Amino acid sequence: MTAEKQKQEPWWKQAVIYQIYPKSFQDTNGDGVGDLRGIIKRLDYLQDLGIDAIWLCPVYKSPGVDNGYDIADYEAIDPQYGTMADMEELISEAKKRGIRIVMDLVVNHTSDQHPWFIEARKNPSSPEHDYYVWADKANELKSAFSGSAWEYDGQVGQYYLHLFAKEQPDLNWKNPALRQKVYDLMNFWIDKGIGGFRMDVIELIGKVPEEEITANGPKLHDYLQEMHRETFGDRDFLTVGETWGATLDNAPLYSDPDRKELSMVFQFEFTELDKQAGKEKWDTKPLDYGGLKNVLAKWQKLDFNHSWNSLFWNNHDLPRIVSRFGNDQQYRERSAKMLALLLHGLRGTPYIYQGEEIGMTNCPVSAIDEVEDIEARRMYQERLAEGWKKEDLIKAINARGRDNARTPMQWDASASAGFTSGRPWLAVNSNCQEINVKNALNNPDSIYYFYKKLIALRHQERILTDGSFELLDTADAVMAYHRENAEDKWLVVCNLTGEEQEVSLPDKVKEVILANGPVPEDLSKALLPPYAAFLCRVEK
Ligand code: TEU
Ligand code: CA
Repeated sequence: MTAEKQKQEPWWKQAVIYQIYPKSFQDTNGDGVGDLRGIIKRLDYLQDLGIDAIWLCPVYKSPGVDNGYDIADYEAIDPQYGTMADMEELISEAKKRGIRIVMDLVVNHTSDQHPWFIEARKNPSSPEHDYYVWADKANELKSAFSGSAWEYDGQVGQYYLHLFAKEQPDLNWKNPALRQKVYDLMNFWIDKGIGGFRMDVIELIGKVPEEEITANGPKLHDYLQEMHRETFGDRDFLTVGETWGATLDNAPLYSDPDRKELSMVFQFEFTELDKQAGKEKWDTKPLDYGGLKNVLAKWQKLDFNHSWNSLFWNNHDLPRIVSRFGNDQQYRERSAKMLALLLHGLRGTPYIYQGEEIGMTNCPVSAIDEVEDIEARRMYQERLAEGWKKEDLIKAINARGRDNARTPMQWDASASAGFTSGRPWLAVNSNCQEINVKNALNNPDSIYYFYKKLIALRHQERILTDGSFELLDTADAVMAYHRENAEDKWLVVCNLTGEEQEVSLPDKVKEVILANGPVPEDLSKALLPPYAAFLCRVEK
């Protein structure tokens, strides 16, 4: 790559992003809810880890039906998180440490308490009425949180659309005045000096509800191009779209720089691999290792000069990866490191979800009253009415529920894990005695330092950003791949399972860069211990 080209490369291609779920990160005033001052307090920790940006889940004013994904005022901070002054301080304190703040942009829907919706309901001839989606009859569209996506409003005498909870009415992107309102609120935040937006369910904004089209509607990309022009287009800005329906064919439509839309999207294909085909996320099956390799390798086939990829295992909606694809008991440390290397060795921009860097695990409950998440609670009620057994539903929630990711961050072994001096809004995982940041920092061999090393490598070694990818031929239980550029060749080998695996690879190791245990001397005939993982420089 020429020096000129390299200079023009956007910062996020060599960056690692850290996701914060503010409600569960750090409380500072003892109300049991994390807050902005808590994030400020922990910036030094994040700087030490080495991350480049924070994706901050919503902190806007919200009734909290879906923990902030139901926004009542886009230009105000919810009092439970602090003030606008706290937010400005967070942006500037982060900046001092070389960390950018990526805000969550939730503009497929608002809260039903947003003044637009209140007016829309009260006054059907108001401009705000058309900011939402109304129909005289409900069709078959379903809400992601169970039941119909239509709710009848007696005052208006019409149904309104809600693809999520009924307290989250969908915005009508066909209305140009509404679109302008959204661009205005985006510019409000851009002017405050944020570094990007993570765009919630952005693939839904082009919906055509009357034809039951939700994701990937015909106008979707027109809207995104318009948004780019009207807002962040000329900024040094990261934009990542949440797109459950992304495919290798449509991902470049969002992320080709020439199309002027987004930097990259999140695609969720790996989440299908331990789910029964055609069923819901609650209907699980064991992970298919061959499928996992195929999905990871397939997304490396993007044309990276004309699109970009994000890399993640976790977020606030997904169960903890070490519990899901690894082993959160006997092999917790090793499998967490294996999964970290497997992902961070790939091409794309890696995202780390809070607690992943210390190997936090799922947090089982024994009854529905311990569950906060609206998605799980609605599913439970719906399936109970259909005759499912309580035990089976709790089992499904323990495997896949969103609260698994949302338990408080485990900072130390004190009461409430150092998260709060009060009563946490969601119970702390009882394993915080062992799994916590303090222990991790004191142990040079911890998962934390493994992540820290991976982040440093991403910054130092262009091969991770630019190098080609080649999947090597192994048994399904092992994933091995090369990364290669003009100067260098790297090999990643991961045993995906809790059993020993044989491999035979052609490479000669020059240098071990990172490993979660001993690296076999002779790769032509090697036995890999459970969850073994290593990264080596090999002969070209
Ligand atoms: O999630 C999008 C979404 O489709 C979720 O319903 C997802 O399918 C589910 O959580 C997986 O279990 C985004 C946000 O990330 C999520 O937290 C919000 O609840 C949702 O949008 C509505 O804003
Ligand atoms: Ca608080």
